[in-house]
Amino acid sequence: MLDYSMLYPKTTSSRRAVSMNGMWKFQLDEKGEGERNGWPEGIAGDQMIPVPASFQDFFTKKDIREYTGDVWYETDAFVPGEWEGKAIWIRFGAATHRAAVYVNGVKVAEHEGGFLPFVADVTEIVRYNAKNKVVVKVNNELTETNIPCGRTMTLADGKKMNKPYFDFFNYSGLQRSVHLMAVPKEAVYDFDLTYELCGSDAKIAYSIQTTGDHPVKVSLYDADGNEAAHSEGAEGTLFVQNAHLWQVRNAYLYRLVIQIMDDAQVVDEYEQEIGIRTVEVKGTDILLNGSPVYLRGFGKHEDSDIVGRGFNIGVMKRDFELMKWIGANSFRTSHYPYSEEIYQMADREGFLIIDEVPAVGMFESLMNFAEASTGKSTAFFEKETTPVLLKAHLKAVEEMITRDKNHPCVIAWSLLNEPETTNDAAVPYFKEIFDKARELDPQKRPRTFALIMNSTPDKCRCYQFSDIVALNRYYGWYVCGGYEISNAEMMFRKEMDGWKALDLNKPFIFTEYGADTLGSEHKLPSVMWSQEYQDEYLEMVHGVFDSYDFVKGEQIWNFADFQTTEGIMRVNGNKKGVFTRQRQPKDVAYLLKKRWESLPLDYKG
Ligand code: GCB
Repeated sequence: MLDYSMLYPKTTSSRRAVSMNGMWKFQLDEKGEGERNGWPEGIAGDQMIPVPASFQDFFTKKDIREYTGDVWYETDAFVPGEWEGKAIWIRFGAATHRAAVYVNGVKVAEHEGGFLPFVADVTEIVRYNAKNKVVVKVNNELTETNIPCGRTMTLADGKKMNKPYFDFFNYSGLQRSVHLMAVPKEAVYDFDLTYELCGSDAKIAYSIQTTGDHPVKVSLYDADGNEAAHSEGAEGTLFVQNAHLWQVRNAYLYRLVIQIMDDAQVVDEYEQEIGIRTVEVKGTDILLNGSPVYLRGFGKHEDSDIVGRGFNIGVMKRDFELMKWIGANSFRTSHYPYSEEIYQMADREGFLIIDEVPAVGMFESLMNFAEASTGKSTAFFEKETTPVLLKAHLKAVEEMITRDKNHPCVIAWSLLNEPETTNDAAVPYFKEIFDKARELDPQKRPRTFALIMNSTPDKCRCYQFSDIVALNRYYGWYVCGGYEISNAEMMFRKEMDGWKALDLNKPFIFTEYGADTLGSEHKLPSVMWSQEYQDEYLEMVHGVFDSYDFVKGEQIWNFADFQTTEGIMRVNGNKKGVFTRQRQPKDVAYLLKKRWESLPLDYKG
């Protein structure tokens, strides 16, 4: 069990959560001398930057954008006197990729992994009714022993540089919200929910962990605020009559209120919006509330102008509006768990999420997108350091599932993106990861991973772990693009026939397919990179999807153009977006809208 609570920060009758977002002091530490120079007590300089945000795109110096190493942040936190007696926490939505936190000069937390929250318990350190100095050292170096994978090299001029084994810019810093929290010493720590539908009623089995022994009370309120069910005890069942189900693009949310009681006194209170729904895989179907669903939507990124990977509430809103407009019903959080606010919005809007752990780059290549179809093998899971990587990966799986398990929107876990699967060494590695996810998820949601082009039916040794087989395929782009598209289609169909012949009796979905397209380019007849070609490519791909009954979903790569490292394969970023980075439609958006709006929800069900 994790040694801190993952519950989202909330103010309730017993808790306080105050945002620490805003302008923080900021300093690069090129020589790695921060500690020696006493920065834990206060950093040098007077530069300020916004939190949350990636630090890279504010500045005009390339040395800052490409900076690799430690950066330091500092702010003051005023802790109200009336909070004395409670536990005081500072909660980071994420710090990419690792951080050490100091309060009043004392180290209070360290965390490894850049896309999941952690808490610093500062109860014993803080001064009440006074300002407290909060300093955070964040490091953004990539390694092969943590996820996402890559390496850090040193250039001839002595500067360090990140070399990602993945195709997105290594944005970093304090990219998500920071909260100062006061929580009762006896508190709700975690809870699990499972659902069963019985005719028009529903049973919600719950189990609640607290840090004390006082009795627990649970109440469920409907959307009008009326009590729909209640129960006593840390474990039990809520019986909901005439339950309103959480449906695709038609969400119904109940409010779950958990209270720890000392006679009539509330010791702690936590609440969360939940949705009643079941998810399962049966044969080749993905079932939500027992009915087949065909997924349509995107692989996305948290990526936008200026703030980079920083959580941006306006961009989130625009993205959901565009997804609704185009008729999407789902997305994958490629290639890392997203900000918690995005899941809250998906819960409310009825979008289905395939939640992905940051296990990307598990194929040693700086251009895996180009090398993925060459048959190249890098013996990635046979390194001396593989056990260290596995440990970090398991920890991220645990943090992700603990954080996200109670969101109705989360229908599946994606446990790796495009790993190497063609060597036997991958098999025991996969087994540990997949078993862990099954053990941790009270709802036993389907597990998947995204298969790289090299992972073909005859070569992949790991597809059997997936409850839903997810393919990333680029026939017509990386393989036989342009006028060779008829060969691409032939090869694509040949591979699909190979999967069909295996008769796995599992649903398949496409978690990636796409073609780089410049929003500025039109060409008649088409050439690759023109908007006309993106349309042609999609017509071909859709024909293939529609020919195989076991294909139960399509999530195009990518929702929007996004930033990558510079290089000859990328024109200031990856341009496979259906929308530009500024969130305006390319031509292909209208083609997709037409298709997705016309496909029934239970297409091929
Ligand atoms: C992939 C990767 C994704 C890349 C994409 C591409 O297979 O999973 O991260 O951005 O291909 O466009 O090459």
